[in-house]
Amino acid sequence: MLTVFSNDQLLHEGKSEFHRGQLLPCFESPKRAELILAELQANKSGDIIAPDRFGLEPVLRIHDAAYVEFLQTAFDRWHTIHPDCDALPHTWNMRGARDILPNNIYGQLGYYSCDASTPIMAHTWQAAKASADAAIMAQRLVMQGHRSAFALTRPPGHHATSNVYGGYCYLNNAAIAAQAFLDGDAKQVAILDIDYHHGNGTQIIFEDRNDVLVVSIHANPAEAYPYFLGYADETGTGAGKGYNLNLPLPDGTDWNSYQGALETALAAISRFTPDYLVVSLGVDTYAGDPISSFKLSSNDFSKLGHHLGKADFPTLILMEGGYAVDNIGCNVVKVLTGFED
Ligand code: Q9C
Ligand code: ZN
Repeated sequence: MLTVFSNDQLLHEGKSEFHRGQLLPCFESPKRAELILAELQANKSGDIIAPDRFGLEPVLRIHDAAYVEFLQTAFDRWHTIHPDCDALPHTWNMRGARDILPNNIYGQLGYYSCDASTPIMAHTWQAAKASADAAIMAQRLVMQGHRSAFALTRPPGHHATSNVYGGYCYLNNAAIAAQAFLDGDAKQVAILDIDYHHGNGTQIIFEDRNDVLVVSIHANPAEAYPYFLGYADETGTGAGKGYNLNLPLPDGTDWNSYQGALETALAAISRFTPDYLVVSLGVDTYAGDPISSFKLSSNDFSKLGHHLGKADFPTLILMEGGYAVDNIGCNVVKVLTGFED
């Protein structure tokens, strides 16, 4: 399978994230992409090409202009006050307060974010934009007739909404790509999110729409990040009622229980008859993942890929999470080769 990746995506390299009471080295590191690339090359998985630059138009179909401008300028504003560290928020809005944009940089970091795990450094915007460009390039290839393509999107995207970043995500690559299909020749697009964490950003972006079916298999949010969305009773709102399906699974889930949820998800997608499928692939469902609790083995990722391929839609696979760096490349390659087998 063809892979799309830009070296600019390596430029985002946060120093630390706030994790369980401590500032720890960022789990979401450029190393992740380097290891995946190395394994794709070692397995002759297919050509790796750089994306074109698509400008802001496809990004602004999903994200608010003021949010994009904030992402473009936040580091410089922060850097004049704090030349030695990345920008991290420490104060957020509260229920009952006003939805108001303050002027102050600390206030704006809180306004536009949902956690303190997602630093903004000098090259964050450039890398996030390059990641979105990789998604759009792969989307174009699938729309032009490739049966599938892989966008090695890092930084990831599925926790970002139209105007909130968090969970290591700044631009919602899957949402941008789904919208690009609809702005092309598609009437309906399905997104299948199989990252360990619920894709709260993707759900919020599309929950009131019936042209994008969002299906997500993830850890029970009562016990796992992002905590405040991803429950089974969230089925869509307004015109989007019936077009959101959450399949939360308990801690310790292994392939035996995962497979049933995957079949349920793919059956719902087949009933929807999408023109294209976008897969938000996280390999943080792996047993060795440092921040997750599912128990998939490396071989299970081949089976997972095979199920995705059997569903037989023109498919864009893009990268979300997965932090067990020793096996991340192998696990991703198994999904992609499983898809083609
Ligand atoms: N400081 C993705 O897999 N952090 N994001 C949990 C750690 C957020 C994961 C607490 C995890 C986000 C794309
Ligand atoms: Zn994740």
